[in-house]
Amino acid sequence: MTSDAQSTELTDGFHLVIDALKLNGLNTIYGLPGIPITDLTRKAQAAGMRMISFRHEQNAGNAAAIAGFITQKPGVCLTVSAPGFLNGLTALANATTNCFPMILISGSSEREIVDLQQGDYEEMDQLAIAKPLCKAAFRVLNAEDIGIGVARAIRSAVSGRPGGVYLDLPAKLFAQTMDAEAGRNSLIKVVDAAPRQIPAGDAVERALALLRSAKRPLILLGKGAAYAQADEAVRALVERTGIPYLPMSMAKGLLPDTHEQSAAAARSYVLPEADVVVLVGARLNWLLSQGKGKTWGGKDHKTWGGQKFIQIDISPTEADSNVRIDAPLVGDIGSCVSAMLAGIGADWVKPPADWLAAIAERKNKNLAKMAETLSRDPVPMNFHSALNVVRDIVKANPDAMLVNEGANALDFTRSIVDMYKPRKRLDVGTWGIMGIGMGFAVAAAVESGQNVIAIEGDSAFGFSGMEVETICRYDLPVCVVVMNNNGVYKGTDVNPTGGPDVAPTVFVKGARYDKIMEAFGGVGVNATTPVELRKAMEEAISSRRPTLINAVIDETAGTESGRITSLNPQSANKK
Ligand code: ADP
Ligand code: TPW
Ligand code: MG
Repeated sequence: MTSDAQSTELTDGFHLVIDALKLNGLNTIYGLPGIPITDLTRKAQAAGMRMISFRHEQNAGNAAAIAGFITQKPGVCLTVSAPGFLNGLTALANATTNCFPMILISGSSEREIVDLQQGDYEEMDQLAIAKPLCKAAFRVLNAEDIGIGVARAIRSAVSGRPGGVYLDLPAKLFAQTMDAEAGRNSLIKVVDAAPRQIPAGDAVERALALLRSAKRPLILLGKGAAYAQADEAVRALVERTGIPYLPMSMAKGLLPDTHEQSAAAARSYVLPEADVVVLVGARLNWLLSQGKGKTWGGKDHKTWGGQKFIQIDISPTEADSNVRIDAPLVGDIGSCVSAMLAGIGADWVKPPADWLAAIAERKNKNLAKMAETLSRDPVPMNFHSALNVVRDIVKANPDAMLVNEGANALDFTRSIVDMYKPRKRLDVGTWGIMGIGMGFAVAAAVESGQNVIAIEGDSAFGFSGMEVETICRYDLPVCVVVMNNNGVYKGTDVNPTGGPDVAPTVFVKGARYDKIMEAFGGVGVNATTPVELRKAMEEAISSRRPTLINAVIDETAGTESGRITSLNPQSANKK
């Protein structure tokens, strides 16, 4: 019941936005100030929120996105209008593509001027532009609707398949006042924002029947499984069925990569050979060759390999997007995997011994080959000898968060550096996007409080490198290792004309990225040998000081596009 007497206390749009976020446990904002949200950033900090200011909105947006992945709560990014909004939009679209929950809040200019296209300061119809690039988009025009706007944004971001949400807040909204008590009453604390979704019993039976029939079963864990935080259930599914598994990149560590059932080192054997594949929060997109073609034993690049699929996913429309899914299991991973476990009794028959033995044989051979490569100490240092150090450091510090981007710097790190715990590996994701590095690193440090190790290609680092100032400003325990091979993929291309411009993939030779960190008071190290790299990384981890190590890598070491050379169209014309 509201009292008849109006309180004389007033609140305004600024405070209602902050109160609505806080009421829902959203206590950190990643953003960049300016008209019309400068005061919002100040008042958020004054209200006890963590306001992390960046040097470019894309990095703030990437930080918010990965905060969403780590915490299952939407990460909040705050930007100014038009250009700031557009800078944040790439991250919002990327979050949506990756199924990470985030909310991009952007201030916008005056509606009546924008809509008549009369040329306002930073005029842009931001809502219309955001809509096709995110999961949902809302605009709030009146202060009394802020609570609802924030609640809808939260629900949209985290329920069902998570994704990015845009919330448009026009400048006029912030200074609008209303009665404080009415304001408080207008806010909504969202109840059960991401409800469990229980799979249907017959769908579970269908999946189990198919799995029981398998002679060469395989489990594929995707980043949806990592996101779901159903770690014990996923582990139980793997261990109680005895089925070999492959982790997708960001699912590494869901079970330790050293687990005896990991088939990662025999990937190219198990994909074509498996007869029944259980997809757990993984899409059959390009990263899995669309579930068909030679990777899967098909006779050409478009042919189905004959596998039957069980697909566990929260999105009811994911199944059949690339190949037939014989047993779709729609629901949240925790509920689906638990339901399967309930049907997997003590009498479950483990996979045939010859399947497991064939995998073990390939795996051991490949691991031995890898161990031999890693034991070499070439001069100059190459990706393998440098990453052998990173591998040891991560093994000794399994709680550290690992951020990773680049081409060769990405692919080699993924295959060489074992992960031991869930949600520790954060990388370029579904789009293979460059530029996530420092944004992810900042949020990983802020959200987890753990040491962060960022393994960066020298090109990749450039996309967000200015945020080393942010890392120093907030004194975050981030150790950036720039794998410096003088360019994109490698540093050896030449300009075929012999002209003065270098080739498009080549950077300044012998650049000293470590100096960038020193400029802001962090620790910079130039490492030319594994011994120097190891010492610098150990010091970074134990001191927790912002550190950037320029790891000098043989400029001939990389390959074009890393592991995805086949996706790169090349001209047949030699000129
Ligand atoms: P990867 O790149 O690791 O293969 P994808 O991003 O392609 O993973 O797939 C993740 C999948 O996980 C998406 O299809 C998404 O709908 C699904 N997903 C996300 N969260 C959940 C959840 N809590 N329960 C079930 N499925 C989920
Ligand atoms: C937003 C295209 C893919 S990988 C890469 C680029 C530019 C850089 C590779 O060089 P790097 O790694 O980082 O030095 P290495 O170890 O192989 O030398 N723009 C965006 N995203 C992508 N993916 C690209 C361009 C690309
Ligand atoms: Mg490079």
